[in-house]
Amino acid sequence: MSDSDSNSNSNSDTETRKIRNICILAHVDHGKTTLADHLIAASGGGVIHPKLAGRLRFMDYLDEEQRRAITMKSSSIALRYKHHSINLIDSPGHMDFCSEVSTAARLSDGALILVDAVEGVHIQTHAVLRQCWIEKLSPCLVLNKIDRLICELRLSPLEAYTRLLRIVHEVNGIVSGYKSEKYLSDVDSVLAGSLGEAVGGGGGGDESFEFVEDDEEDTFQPQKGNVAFVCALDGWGFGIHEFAEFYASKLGASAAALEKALWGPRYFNPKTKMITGKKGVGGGSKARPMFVQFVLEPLWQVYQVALDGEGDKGVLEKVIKSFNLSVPARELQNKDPKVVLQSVMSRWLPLSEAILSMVVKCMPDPIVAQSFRVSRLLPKREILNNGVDSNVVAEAELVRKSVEACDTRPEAPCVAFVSKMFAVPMKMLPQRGLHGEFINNLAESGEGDSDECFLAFARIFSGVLYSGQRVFVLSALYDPLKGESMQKHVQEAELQSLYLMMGQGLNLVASAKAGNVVAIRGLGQHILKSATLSSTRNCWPFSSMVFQVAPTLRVAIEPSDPADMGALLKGLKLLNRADPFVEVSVSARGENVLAAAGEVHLERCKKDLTDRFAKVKLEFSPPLVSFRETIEGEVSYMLENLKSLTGGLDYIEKTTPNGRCVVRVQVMKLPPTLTKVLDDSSDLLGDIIGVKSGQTNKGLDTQRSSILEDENPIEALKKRIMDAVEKDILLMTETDKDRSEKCRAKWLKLLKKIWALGPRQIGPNILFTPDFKRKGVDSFVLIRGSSHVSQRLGFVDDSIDGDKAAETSSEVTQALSMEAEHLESSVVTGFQLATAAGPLCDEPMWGLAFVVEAYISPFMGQANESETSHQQQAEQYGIFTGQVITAVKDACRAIVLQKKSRLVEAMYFCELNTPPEYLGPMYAVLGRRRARVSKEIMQEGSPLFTVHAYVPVSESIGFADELRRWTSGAASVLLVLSHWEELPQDPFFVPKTEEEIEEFGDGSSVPPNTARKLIDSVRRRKGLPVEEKVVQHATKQRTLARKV
Ligand SMILES: Nc1nc2c(ncn2[C@@H]2O[C@H](COP(=O)(O)OP(=O)(O)OP(=O)(O)O)[C@@H](O)[C@H]2O)c(=O)[nH]1
Ligand SMILES: [Mg+2]
Repeated sequence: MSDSDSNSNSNSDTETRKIRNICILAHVDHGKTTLADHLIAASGGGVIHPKLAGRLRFMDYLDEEQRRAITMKSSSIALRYKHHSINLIDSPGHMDFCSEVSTAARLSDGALILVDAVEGVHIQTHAVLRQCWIEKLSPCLVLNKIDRLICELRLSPLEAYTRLLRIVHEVNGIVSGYKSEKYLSDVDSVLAGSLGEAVGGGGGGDESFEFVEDDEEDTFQPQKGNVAFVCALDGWGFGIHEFAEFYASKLGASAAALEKALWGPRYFNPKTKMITGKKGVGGGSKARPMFVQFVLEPLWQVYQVALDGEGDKGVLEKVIKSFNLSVPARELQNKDPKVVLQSVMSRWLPLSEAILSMVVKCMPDPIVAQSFRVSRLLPKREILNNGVDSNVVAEAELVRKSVEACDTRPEAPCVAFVSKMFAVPMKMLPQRGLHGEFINNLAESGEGDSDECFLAFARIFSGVLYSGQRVFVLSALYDPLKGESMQKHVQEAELQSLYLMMGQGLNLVASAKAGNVVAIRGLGQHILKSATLSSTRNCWPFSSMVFQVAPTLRVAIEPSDPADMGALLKGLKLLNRADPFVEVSVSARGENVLAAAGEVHLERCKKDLTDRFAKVKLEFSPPLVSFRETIEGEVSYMLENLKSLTGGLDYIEKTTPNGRCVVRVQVMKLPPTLTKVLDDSSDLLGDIIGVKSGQTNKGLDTQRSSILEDENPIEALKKRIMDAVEKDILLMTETDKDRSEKCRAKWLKLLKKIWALGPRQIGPNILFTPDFKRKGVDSFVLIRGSSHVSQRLGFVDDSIDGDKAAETSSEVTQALSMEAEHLESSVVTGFQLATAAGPLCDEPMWGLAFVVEAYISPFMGQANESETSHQQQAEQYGIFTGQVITAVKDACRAIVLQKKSRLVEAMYFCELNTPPEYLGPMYAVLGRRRARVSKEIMQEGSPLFTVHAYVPVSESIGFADELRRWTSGAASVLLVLSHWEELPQDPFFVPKTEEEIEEFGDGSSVPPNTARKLIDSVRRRKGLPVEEKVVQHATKQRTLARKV
């Protein structure tokens, strides 16, 4: 890769044309690492002996990966194949590590999508196809584990063909869904029940596909050469191409014609030696497609002979002879039939040859790839402002052009993207320099005495990087047009060394050109998770990567010995940098909280933290599960709710201690659809309303934004809100036109009155401004608020607010009105505090709307007297705002409690796979965990059942382990965070009413229900008072526990 002499442009172009950057993506356990092993054994320069390929799992070099036999991070290796250099990135399939898929996809141009031929398309297959689509990668499909169709399922070749056909169709269906932007989210599409039904799910028989012609639009077509059929374990694989060439001479047809005919409903008529449709062959049902006859049947024969000893023993020899294979006699005489089979098959249809030739043929080189990926990587910016420096714009455009062209000249602007930082132990770094000299791998300044060194996983998109170079490190928020104010988003750094990655091994290189993937040392201090590197300041940062899930599983950590606090903090800092997906924060109560994507991820983080980064003994809390609080209410009551909100009497009143302010609060439940819209758009709402979401320790560019970014986000959000409301109106009024009209009018009025959202100003709870038609008593003045959020969202024009200063009478009321205006922020703060911590267990509220009417009266008694009273007033003013805040907060919490508060819990969507004999135990486990099963499907032609269910997050701890234990490891489960769901139980059900308490005593003989148990556990964790059984007179304590 050193570029000492290749200065001529064309020379370097041909070099670049021989590069392929690819990644392997698939659902967990579909065989990615096994496949990578074979590719490395064949082309990795001898780092794996071919005999070990498939068993070594070279890319899983972490201890934890080997122990659990799953991949946990993406890592890269440079391969050489027929003068091509191929950078291969193996990625994890487990949902917990899906952020690593994003980082792998960003650096690659092509993706091998693996699908297990027995298990078929799974939830993570959807996810990786989507990732591939978002990042504009060119995909190839690899159908793995073909051997299982023969040996495990014992399918006939025809059945196997049907199955393969179906998988190809299904995958194509998913991709075409993305193409037409039908599916906004893969998970949504699964939730909507399209999994397994994407293509012809109903039919199933081999005939049902006979009529489905391969559509020209289909992404994956074996005829086009972008589908391979492989068995990674035994090291063989093929595309249609391999067989077409072989049969061309035998059948006397051209290889090209055969290539077209070897997939799909094409039949060979031995009499006429013609390729025909089904009708043309005759022979009734016996006829089989050419793929079955010429490809699968020979394979099946070889397997059957080798493994079962059935059939013609001469088959193996025949294969060896006709394909001219040189299999050593020693291997053929091996007693173990598997070894014989493997040595024949891997010579007949070598796996690496099939895959790598497909990669070289079907995947683009960096020059081609970057020209169409640039629109995703560096989207064109609309420059609206005329006052910008045109030189900067011109240079930024030049940089973009260089990226588009993958300019490899040394004088081209140098641009690279770092998709993640990873830690390697210092001793793993090469000890010798480029010329064989010993190098001193001392920690870079600021790394301290750490034994870990941070490397950047990067791809060069333009120009040449060399060690010692100075570059600008741009964060995702950088804007070259904003000059000075952007200082904090740009830093200068020196690249210490560049390495070519060989899995765990690192090869030092002096320089690397555009189109290559490298590891860079020297950026540890400058980059937290990801960044753009550039030789000029005048460059836009690359667009952020899209992550599929957010880290949700949180635990609190403290050192066993308090003296080790420093070590823990340092360890957390290192871990936060080493793992792109960890979130480290300090909770409101001062605990150090670690958030991971799931249990497996959390386990690894704990281990890394204890053994590598902090190196002290640590205590981990049980997972901190989040809840929400809401009130009871059905959608159909919404109209009544609306009524009560706009003038009902169903309120709670509180007065401030000094008696000057009376607060009346009403509450209603928002329609679930609206709540969801508000909840989902919190990032956008933050932008619109003008607040930062406050989670500063989120990686700078880990915003989980949708790819389909709308032209005008405000309009889009407004429309989503309207749609949500409309949906609710339809739901409740159905056919009654009059009612729905009335209802709509009411909603429109309400939407004009949004004062604030909460908690943190962006949550799914609304504060409406009060109606000021009802004048307060006597001299009381209403704190009106302003429909601030409605204005920002475009539900009202700014001008409408005009009639505010209309009625001013006496001097006193004028002064009061002024004061009332000042107190507006106190009301909002009270609302924010209340929605941040509900009455049940101090968890945030969810989907509620409040109307707060706060009236203030003049300072009693001395309204128009001497100076001192004014002073007193002023003195009290500071305290008074506090009183209002507390009154509003308490009233909001009290009304929620009064209106039958309910607990809301987070739900996982889970996909389970199990053989039928373990269905029973699996359901038992599900039952114990309060799961709700939504669907059970028998996978066509496979012995597996797929079950979809929802499991509360609070019940998911240890779920996978328990399931494994009860089903002897046969069942597997994947969890994805799905939605919030209200627990219908009344946490205070025991006993029902006050009268009942009197009648039945304290009710302590009735066990608390689930909601109550959950609330108590949260309260206990937070140190809030909990009503325990030990207490004799629980009724007295109950009022305390409710925290009114
Ligand atoms: N029968 C059979 N088993 C295979 C084949 N390929 C892989 N396996 C097995 O499938 C299991 C998973 O293989 P891996 O290569 O670790 O799968 P992976 O996709 O890398 O898994 P993650 O990285 O954890 O997502 C291993 O036990 C392999 O031996 C195959 O072609 N046939
Ligand atoms: Mg793997």
